[in-house]
Amino acid sequence: MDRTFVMIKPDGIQRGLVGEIISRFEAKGLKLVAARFERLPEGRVIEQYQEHLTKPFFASLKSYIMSGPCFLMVWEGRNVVAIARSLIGATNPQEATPGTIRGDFGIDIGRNVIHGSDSLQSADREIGIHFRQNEPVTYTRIDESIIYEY
Ligand code: D4T
Repeated sequence: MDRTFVMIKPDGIQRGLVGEIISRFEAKGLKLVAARFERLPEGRVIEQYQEHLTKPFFASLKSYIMSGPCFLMVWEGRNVVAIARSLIGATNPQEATPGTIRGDFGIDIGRNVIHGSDSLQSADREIGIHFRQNEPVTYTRIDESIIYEY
C-alpha cells in the first residue's frame, strides 16, 4: 500500500471543513494512519515548499500557512497519491472541477484549502518532514477485504 501526505490549510480549519474533508477520504476507502493538529513552525513550511522558495508568491504562501493551525494527515491505500489529488482537485480552485474539495470549497489560488503530495517521492519526503518514522500506525481496517478486489 502507498502513503501520501495531506494537509488541511488554515483557511480550511477556519471555515470548519475538517470533518467534511476527512469524510470524503474515509468514504473513498482510504485509511487514515497518522494525524496532527498544529501551527507549523517556519522551518517546516520552508522545507515543505522548498520548490517554491524563489517564487514571487512564496512570502504570502508562508504567512498564510503560518497564520493558524493546520491539520496534517497521512493516508494509505492503493494508488493513494493520485486518488488524493483527484479528490482535492486542481491547484487553482477556480479551475477545479465541482465535486472536488477545491472545486466545492475554494475561489482563490492562495486560499486553496488543502494540500496533497504530487508523487510518491514527494509523499515520502513530506511525511518525513512532518512525522517521526514510527508515527504512522499500521493496522487493518475491517472493510479492506471488500474495498479491494484482491
Ligand atoms: P499544494 O502544494 O498547496 O497542494 O498545491 P499544489 O501542489 O496543488 O500546487 P503548487 O505546488 O503548484 O503550489 C503550492 C501552493 O502555492 C500556492 N500558490 C501557487 C499561490 O499562492 N500562487 C500561485 O501562483 C501558485 C502557482 C498554492 C499552492
